[in-house]
Amino acid sequence: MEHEFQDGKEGVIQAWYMDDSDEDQRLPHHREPKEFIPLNKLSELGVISWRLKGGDNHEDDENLKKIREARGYTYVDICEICPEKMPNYEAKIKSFFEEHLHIDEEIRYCLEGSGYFDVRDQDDCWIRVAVKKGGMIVLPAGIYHRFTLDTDNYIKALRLFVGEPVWTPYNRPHDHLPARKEYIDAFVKKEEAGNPAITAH
Ligand code: KMT
Ligand code: NI
Repeated sequence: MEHEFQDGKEGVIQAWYMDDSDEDQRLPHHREPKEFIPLNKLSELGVISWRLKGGDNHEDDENLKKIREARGYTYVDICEICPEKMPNYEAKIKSFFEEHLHIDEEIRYCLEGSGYFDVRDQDDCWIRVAVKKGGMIVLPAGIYHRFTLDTDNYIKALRLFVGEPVWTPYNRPHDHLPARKEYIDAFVKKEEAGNPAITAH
């Protein structure tokens, strides 16, 4: 399933290393010069993604249906973020951008608008994943991440879940959680194997 619906994905999902300036979180925060990251590197972090159509007809989308069936995404709802439509907008925006993890996957499908999902790489550097209409992304359980709108200030996204949704964010640090340990074992430790400076304690 990870290898399906990849055509033209670069048009709706891009990733790059972030600078460390304190400017507005909604700006792109490219490094100088820009350091783009190929999307297959994201899969090494457990982040998977697809390109679908976006827009309003997700109920009739056979490709979305295939993904949901293959991955067990039984639950969906819509999350629309703009000041007019979201209760407690400012507080929510702030909490989305606090670095956190979940004990389940975070699955989002951008129907309209755009936003940035920032994830930590194996060396704890921020990668900014820009997702536009049609981009669908899965952040694995246990990855530290955050979300912000970009300067267009609007996203309408489908939120999916396996079973009854639990959206609880665990703000960093929450390294003792089993989901975090499992994430490290699956996606971070590999990089350290064979590096005696790190593994010989
Ligand atoms: C989250 O969990 O960060 C969000 O739901 C952000 C909005 S989804 C586009
Ligand atoms: Ni989250």
